[in-house]
Amino acid sequence: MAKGTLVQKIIDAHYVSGEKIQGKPVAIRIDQTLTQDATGTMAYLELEAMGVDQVKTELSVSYVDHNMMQNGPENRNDHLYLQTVAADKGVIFSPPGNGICHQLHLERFGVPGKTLIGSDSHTPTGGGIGMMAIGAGGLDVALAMAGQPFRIPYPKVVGVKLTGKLSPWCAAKDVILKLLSIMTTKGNVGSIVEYFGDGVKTLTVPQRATITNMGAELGVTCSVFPSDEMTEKWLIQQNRAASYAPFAADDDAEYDRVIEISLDEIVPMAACPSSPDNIRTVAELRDMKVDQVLIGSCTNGGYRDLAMAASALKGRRISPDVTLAIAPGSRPVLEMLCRNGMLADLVAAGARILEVGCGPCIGQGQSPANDTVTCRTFNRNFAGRTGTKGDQSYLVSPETAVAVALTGKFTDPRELGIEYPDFTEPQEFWSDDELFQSPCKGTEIIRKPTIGEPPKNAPLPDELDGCVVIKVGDKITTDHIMPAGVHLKLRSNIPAYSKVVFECFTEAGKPSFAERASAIRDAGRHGVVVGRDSYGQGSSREHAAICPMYLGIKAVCALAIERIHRANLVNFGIVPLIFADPSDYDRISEGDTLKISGLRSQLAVGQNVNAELLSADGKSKGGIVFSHPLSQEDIDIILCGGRLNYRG
Ligand code: MIC
Ligand code: SF4
Repeated sequence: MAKGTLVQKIIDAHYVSGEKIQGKPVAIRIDQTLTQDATGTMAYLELEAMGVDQVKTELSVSYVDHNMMQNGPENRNDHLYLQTVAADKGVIFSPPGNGICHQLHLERFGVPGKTLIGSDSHTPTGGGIGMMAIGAGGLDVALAMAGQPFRIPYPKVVGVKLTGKLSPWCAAKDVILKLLSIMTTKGNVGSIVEYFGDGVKTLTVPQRATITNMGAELGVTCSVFPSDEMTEKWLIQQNRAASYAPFAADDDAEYDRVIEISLDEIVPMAACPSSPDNIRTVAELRDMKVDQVLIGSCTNGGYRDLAMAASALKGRRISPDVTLAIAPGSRPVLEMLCRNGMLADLVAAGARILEVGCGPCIGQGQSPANDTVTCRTFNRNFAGRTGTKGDQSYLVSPETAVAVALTGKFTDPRELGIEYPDFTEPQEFWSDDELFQSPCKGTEIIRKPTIGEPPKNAPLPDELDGCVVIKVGDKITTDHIMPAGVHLKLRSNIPAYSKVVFECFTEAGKPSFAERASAIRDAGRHGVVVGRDSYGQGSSREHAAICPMYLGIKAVCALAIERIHRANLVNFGIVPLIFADPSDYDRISEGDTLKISGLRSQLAVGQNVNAELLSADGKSKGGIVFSHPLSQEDIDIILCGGRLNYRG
């Protein structure tokens, strides 16, 4: 087991209960929380449903950054609810236009050595300043705001040893893409990545934050850098020197696995369609025509990245064959670019300037044309996430994005023939904290008609009469289960949002998943979803559990289920079941029935659940044994139909 690691030190300092044995749940105290609007409305509705009067954390911040289009009243209704509920409950409110939660939290609130959970899977960005920052479902964040500890599997610590120094035009993004090529997006549940080695000190906090941000794509619990002189420099730039404290692993720290990456050998990389671990070098993609370039997001929307792009594009024009759009990560970043003239350089080069926020990263605008290539500095390229079916989305560094914007095709930025921009980072960043709104107890909470109630589940039935509503394959992401994009505005309205569950699998002229599942539910039966490996990757959106629950789904059977999604299933009373024999996956077909007698008692007494499989015409197809990854508390929660019914 890992000893003397930074991870172990932060866990020890926040330890509440549990066995410190790899894979066993340990409860840790949470110092800070963050929410964003797309997951936040449910989180605060849940907080209200729990009867919490004031949040109990050291700091909780509610950001509005995802749903900014305001096509129809829903988004603004959400914002008003979030603003007023935050004021009443003791939460700082960051209004729309202020910035993407992760970027802004790193700039204004993150503190080395503290714990943070956020209702967004890229919360681990905070690991860039030495925080243990973890993504979670909204209900878990609401529980943390209520003062409850948060449970993580006691981790396996993967030490990533960085040596050397990045060469010009090679970026932090290329480092995490390299790591994704090694660790992939599968099989890392329960691990935490800790960076160490001489190379660490060559990376600035924004570079480290790019790496910890996209660590989410590895499927690990979080990623952590030590807190050192670079961290201090960042906090001084942010005028927050008092928040600095050094944190590092012991010199003789032992890791469960060590991966070495030489920064000297890093070259420009790209994640190819449609998975962040489908990695090739940019040189291998040379000359492939590109139609669209987008720079921004919580991965690469900071000052350094945009200033680098502005400096490289200054006095040049983008290729007439591409469009280039820039979405700054925070208002301070945008304001600095405005004040120092760099925004003018970007505009003069031909860039389109988008609103500060998530924007196209979550399919809010800028969908690519059919059969064209889009090149983005973002962190996810799951199929269809851009809003275009059959999209070809490549993830690259801002350096590569600039090269592609100038040439209109995949170009290794080192071959541009331009000197790497040599800009000095400002001594102090521009910031105006007055735009954050402080809490004010007694504020009247504004609840417009599009703000629904979080639906509750019934206790788990003892006899499961489960119809397999859908059978899907490997690496099903929560974007597949619960699409965002144009549907994002339905996040506060579960009956409406439920209509698009698994929409990407609906065949023309055939009933949708929602229609099939609700027909089964209305006939008094139960619904079952069958997935394969790494089910529930990606976003933390608990809607990927709430909406299936609303449609009557009682169990999800898979070879492996990702951490946040599994926790969300438990929170909403859906049983996660793991095939004891992976080959049983092949025996199940859509329309089959999975009968489980005495499900409640089977869960309560053992690690295995025995089921009988029947074909659609009622013929027995034999037995299937499932295991389950549940703690006693998880079981108790599921038995009573989810967290909102649980009084543990
Ligand atoms: C994402 O990047 O997928 C999101 C949108 O930020 C999600 C949160 C959501 O679905 O609202 C995430 O990463 O958790
Ligand atoms: Fe927003 Fe994209 Fe970051 Fe998610 S990954 S928080 S949608 S910028």
